[in-house]
Amino acid sequence: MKDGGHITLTLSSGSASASVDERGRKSLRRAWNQLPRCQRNLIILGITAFCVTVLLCLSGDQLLAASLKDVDEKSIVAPYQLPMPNPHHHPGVDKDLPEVTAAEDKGPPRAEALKDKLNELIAYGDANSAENVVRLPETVVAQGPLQAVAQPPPEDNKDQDMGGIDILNNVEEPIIQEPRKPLGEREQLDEAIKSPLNMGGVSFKEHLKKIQPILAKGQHFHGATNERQSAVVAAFKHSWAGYKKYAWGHDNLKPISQYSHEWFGLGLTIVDSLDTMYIMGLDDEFKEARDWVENSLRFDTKRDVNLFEVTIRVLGGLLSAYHLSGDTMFLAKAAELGNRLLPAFLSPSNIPYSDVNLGDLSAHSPKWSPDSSTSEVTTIQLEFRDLSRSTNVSVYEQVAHKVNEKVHDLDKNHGLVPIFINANTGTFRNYATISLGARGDSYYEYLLKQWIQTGRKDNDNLILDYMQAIDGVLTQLMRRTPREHWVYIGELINGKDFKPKMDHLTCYLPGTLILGHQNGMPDSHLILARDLMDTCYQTYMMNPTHLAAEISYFALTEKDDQDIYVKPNDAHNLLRPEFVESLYYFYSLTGNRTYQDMGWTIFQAFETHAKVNAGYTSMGNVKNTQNTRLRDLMESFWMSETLKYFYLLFSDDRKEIDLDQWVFNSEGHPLPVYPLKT
Ligand code: DMJ
Repeated sequence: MKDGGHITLTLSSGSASASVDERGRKSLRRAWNQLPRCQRNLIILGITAFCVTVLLCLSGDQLLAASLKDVDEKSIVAPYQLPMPNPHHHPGVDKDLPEVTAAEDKGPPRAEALKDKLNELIAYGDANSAENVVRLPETVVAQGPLQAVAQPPPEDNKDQDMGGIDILNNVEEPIIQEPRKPLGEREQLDEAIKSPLNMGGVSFKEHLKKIQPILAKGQHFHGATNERQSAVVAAFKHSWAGYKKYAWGHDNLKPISQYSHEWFGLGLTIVDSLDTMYIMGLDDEFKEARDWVENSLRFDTKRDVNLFEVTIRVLGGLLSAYHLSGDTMFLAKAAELGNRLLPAFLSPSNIPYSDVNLGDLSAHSPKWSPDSSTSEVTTIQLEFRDLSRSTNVSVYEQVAHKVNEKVHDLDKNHGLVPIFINANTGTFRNYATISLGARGDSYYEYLLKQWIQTGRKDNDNLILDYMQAIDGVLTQLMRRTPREHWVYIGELINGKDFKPKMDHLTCYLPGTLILGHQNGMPDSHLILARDLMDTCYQTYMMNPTHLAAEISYFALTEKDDQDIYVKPNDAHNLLRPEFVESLYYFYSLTGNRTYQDMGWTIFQAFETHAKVNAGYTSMGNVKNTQNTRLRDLMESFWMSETLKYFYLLFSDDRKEIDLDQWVFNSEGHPLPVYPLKT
């Protein structure tokens, strides 16, 4: 009810006391009005002075606390939008503006945002405020500035035990780190080997807190968008179901006998498949694989493993899963594995031993030879460098780069390398074969890819060695068949005698060559790439199964019956990826859909001849559709490489993975390209 501009509340109970208050207020007002005006002014002045004094006595912190409390309690509706991690952001393009997804668009409530902002300032360091910097140990700081802009980790990763980082805890309990004396390279190596569960002298968990600003943000993939991609996803699911049912936790599936196959005891198929599942958008499968890695993948078993295989499949698989998902559990696992692989580098020559015992942390040459394979010791650098850049601990990159330097200094045959190298003497084996197939292949691949990974430095030894090597390929190893002029890459037996034999493994080369051409290599590389693509495709199409044999031979003269032929013992197919990989590079870099059609023909051939009830299998004979002699093994690279490259080849978006921003390791695991270090 309105009364002379005032609102009077009438309460049913307690109305008597309300009228007493009313009377008191009226007499107070009357007394105030009877005072002379100057007296009233003096009283007002006195009250104002008292209030100002009280306010000045309160500390800044109390005021801030009061204002935050105020914000909390009033629960302000309008959100304060902070920059959020961009799921589409590709590494190396830090100037990208963040995109905001529908989920992120809601934004945190303002109070949360203010707290986050404060935490961000404190945790990530304000350049002008010494108190606000979370200090890195000197060994870490010495390696150079942190490379990425600080971003909170993805929401669902925050609570993970190994890597979940609670920014609030970070603020409330700052780590007071005694400044450490910078360790020398050898000391870092010894320390990592002595304490494989530590990093830079502290637990992974502590270390992850320190490298918060450079942690991966994670990427978003939308899943299959057309029938061909869906068919590949179905093939993946079929393979996964068989593996899960008959070989879960073991290295490989034997899909005919429906049993498991053990090699290193590291669940190879699971780790190798992680990033493929992530890219395909198979969230449930990715989650079960992720949980297995967290809870069951152990590296402390006393068992010899091959440094190269474990590096490209397991270390590469974990690192790629980390970069794509942003889940730091994978990085912590990768770091432990990296530490346990380090004993391989304790050789007199800096060329690593081929075998490492992850449990007792020892290393040695293979049992059958004093030598390591050249491709093996030169195909670990992408992964070890990425581990260093991801953890901000330099030792991994250092030991792996020393191999580059050592091999660079060795004499070569027109840039071509023998396929064996001795870890004790650091020299190539005299008169060893030169080949771009088994034991030689990825030496050439990693020269180019490392150069791309490190920001394409002018006149870098990696790219100079690569260019010299491809010149050597063109002048020493490349030939044409006499009638149909198929281009192929032969081998030099004893380092000198030409043999017209080409492994299917060599069919990775067209993809690498076109990638190099895209990055400034001469047109001669592109022409070789195109011609070799035709030949590799022919090694599939010439067989009635439309699948390629492991090894093909080529006619030297017109006396040979066929231009391309396969010997009975070489007619097997192990579900290898190399040609599909090259098709993918050609499609991704040119946009020409012909390569998709070629790939589709091959995919259908795998469907027809390699698919069995429990998965897909290798076979002994691609030359007879009625007698393929199924072999009973599904290698992990079927799911890490062959199916991944098929899937990306059939993508409507040829840059679903942008080759300017990502570099695939030799097992098909994408790793980020880093900016050039200045
Ligand atoms: C894979 O493990 C890798 O691609 C390696 O570089 C060569 N061999 C297989 C696939 O054929």
